[in-house]
Amino acid sequence: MKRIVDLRSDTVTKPSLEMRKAIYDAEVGDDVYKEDPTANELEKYVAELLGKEAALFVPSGVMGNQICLNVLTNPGDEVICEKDAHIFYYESGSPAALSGISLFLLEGERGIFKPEQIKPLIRPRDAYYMPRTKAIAIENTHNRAGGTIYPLDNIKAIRLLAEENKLYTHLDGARLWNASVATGVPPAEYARYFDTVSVCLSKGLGAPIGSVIAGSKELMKEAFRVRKGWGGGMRQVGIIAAAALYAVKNNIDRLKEDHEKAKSLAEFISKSENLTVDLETVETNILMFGIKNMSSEDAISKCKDNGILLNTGGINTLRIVTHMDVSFEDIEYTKNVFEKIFS
Ligand code: TLP
Repeated sequence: MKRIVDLRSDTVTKPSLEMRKAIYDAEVGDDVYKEDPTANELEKYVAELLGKEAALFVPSGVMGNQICLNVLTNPGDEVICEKDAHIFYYESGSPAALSGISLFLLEGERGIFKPEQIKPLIRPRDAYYMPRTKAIAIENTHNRAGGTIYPLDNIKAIRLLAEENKLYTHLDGARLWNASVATGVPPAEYARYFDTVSVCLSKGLGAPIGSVIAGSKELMKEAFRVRKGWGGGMRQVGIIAAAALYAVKNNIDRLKEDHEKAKSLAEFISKSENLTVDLETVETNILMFGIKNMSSEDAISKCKDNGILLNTGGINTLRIVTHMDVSFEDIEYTKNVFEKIFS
């Protein structure tokens, strides 16, 4: 059988046998009545892991982020975020479509912005003719910047600025686990500087479906209402919550292997004459690289012919995401194919 190395995203993982057993054994109930014991356990477990009062299971990262933005804002408000943030770039215009809010974009360095950059963007309180600044959103790790990690000091300074200006903070922590494993900073320490946090179980942690949002009891009560209104009431959701619970209990520590795989490929790429990579951005499991001797489309198609699946990561940029369904052997195979195609 032809080898397929799927490096398009860490979302492509398939549930392991153990995870499928957890799904099989799941106790379920109607979650719209809050009677699903497995979903309740998952929410409690993740709330504790993030040091928050309450949490809510949602079908996807996009829904998680958008519910959080919705509960923090009113129509006409504005949220400050980075220009390549997932909430802006890849969420189908939902801040405007679902919550009637605008995003004020600023440019970070490798996706990371500093409080000094935010300050001038905060609208004066009495400027009735302007949008009302309501929240600051950050992404950790930052996807389009190549899985970069927000330094904790920076996060603390952003939180301070938010408090001084009575703004909320939201964390898109789809890959917060990766940041935490790479730095040793516990998820709760990152999360404590945010009013709402969204984390994904269906990326590096390997669950087939699901994200969890967390925050105060009051905000999560409102989030529960919004989730229902947006069609996200999921009934016997323990079937998938069991996989998510398995993922979060068993698959966090192993993320360091995914980081090693990305680093190993990045080092190989950095030595290749026709490929370019900023090694400093390769801190976790995402790797963005450029090609000098062909278009991204040609490169993707040539790699595909050799069983290697890649995604674009922006203009003239390709993206590799490592995960648990890609072995170290697959990484060596990928290097051999790259050698053949790009040199
Ligand atoms: N990211 C996907 C694509 O949408 C780009 C990927 O393959 O990386 N926040 C961040 C930072 C994300 O990277 C993603 C997914 C989401 C939110 C949304 O999660 P889902 O896909 O579960 O809605």
